[in-house]
Amino acid sequence: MTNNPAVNPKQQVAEQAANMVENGMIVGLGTGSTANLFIDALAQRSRQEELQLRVVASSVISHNRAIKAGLSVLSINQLSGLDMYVDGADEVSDDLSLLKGRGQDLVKEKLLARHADQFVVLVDESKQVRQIGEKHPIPVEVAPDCWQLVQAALQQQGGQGSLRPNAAGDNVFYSADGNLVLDMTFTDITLKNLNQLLSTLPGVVEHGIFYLLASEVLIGKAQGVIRLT
Ligand code: ABF
Repeated sequence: MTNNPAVNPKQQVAEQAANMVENGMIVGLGTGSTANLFIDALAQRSRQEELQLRVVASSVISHNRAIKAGLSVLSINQLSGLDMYVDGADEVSDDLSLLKGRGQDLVKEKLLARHADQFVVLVDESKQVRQIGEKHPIPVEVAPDCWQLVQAALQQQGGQGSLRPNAAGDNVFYSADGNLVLDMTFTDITLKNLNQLLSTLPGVVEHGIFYLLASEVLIGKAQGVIRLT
């Protein structure tokens, strides 16, 4: 099913990930177009095979999609752990590091990714990069009151960037958790050190570097699915 070149590469990886889910699992649902394909494929498999599954979503939109698809949905505050988290990404490097956060649900995405026993990432080959940060700035989600303090601290480390504007361009963007986002670029700092800096700087609520968090990455290509582990 997953190596049929006629099927959209993102659909292929979504179906392959849905086939990895075992009966009885608690599965975290990511957010975005690829995560949507996974939710639909998982719901279809669950119906066909009468699986006993519970899911938990990283966003309201994925929560509602899962309910509509007939999945049994938990809230995050009911969890003390989860078996698997499946989500898309904006950039993937060969060492399985990711860039995420161009959506509005970064906090819950990283929460579920970090606490899942297995974090499976679904991308097509357009997301592959040699180095994280190559195509997009690093999202740095900040508590609203201290964005200028955080921006100044990051500028001292060579960072450049500004607050993400809202879609209309007439105000600032707010995340699902009510925070602001600085989209920042950096040079002359390793990903490991940047991850350390952003993970420890007071005022930073979350950031888009998922450093060595993924268990595996499924890359959809015209000729089939490549699995990075
Ligand atoms: C969310 O979905 C974000 O963290 C990430 O930026 C985006 C990827 O979306 P898509 O699968 O639509 O490319 O997980």
